Amino acid sequence: NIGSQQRFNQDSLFLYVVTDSRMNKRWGHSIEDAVKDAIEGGATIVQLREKDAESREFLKAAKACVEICKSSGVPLLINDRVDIALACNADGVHVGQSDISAREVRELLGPGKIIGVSCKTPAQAEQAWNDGADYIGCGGVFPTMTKANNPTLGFEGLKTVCLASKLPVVAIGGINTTNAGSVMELGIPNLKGVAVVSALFDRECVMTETRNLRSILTSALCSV
Ligand code: TZP
Ligand code: MG
Repeated sequence: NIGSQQRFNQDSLFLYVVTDSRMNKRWGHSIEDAVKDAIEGGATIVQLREKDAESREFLKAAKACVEICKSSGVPLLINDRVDIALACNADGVHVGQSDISAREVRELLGPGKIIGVSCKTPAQAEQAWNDGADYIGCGGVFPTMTKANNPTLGFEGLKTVCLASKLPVVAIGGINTTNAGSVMELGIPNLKGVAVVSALFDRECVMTETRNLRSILTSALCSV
């Protein structure tokens, strides 16, 4: 059984999927099925982000997703909840600016795990590096209904944070099949991929949407 850091490299950020089971429910999908379909469609990393799940239900789904992800070699991260990550032996944790710091998460998880931090500014990116994070998420790039994001960064804000970051970056916020190509075509060296929620999970066919997005990203990368 290979470790979390073996499963994770900069290519892991290419098509980063973030769950929201409120969306899955609208389509009659369980988190597990949505995650399976996203991986089948080409997701390279999965983050479970369940903002209003009850802990016991969340842990149960997380344990099932850990098995699904391990068998496909895709890393699984947990948003915010270090306790859930420890209890299900996830590959890592993603934290925001008001959560406990990456440094503290590292102390709790140990050295082999993957830690990501949401950053909107160069100073936050610098802090994430100093705290020993593995990557940063940068956004919201575009307006989105999934999370209140005022103001959005746009391409200029995204570029500014990427240039300041010593860590690989994944862009997030309002990214979909229509605009993902233009994000990759920015050609920013440490911008390694896009993270998406509604473009894949607020859809009837998660697998097809993921496949489409993956092929758009691949074409955009080839054209840079
Ligand atoms: N962080 C910044 S924007 C965002 C998060 C979690 C939501 C992204 O969701 P969507 O549906 O891909 O716009
Ligand atoms: Mg958070």
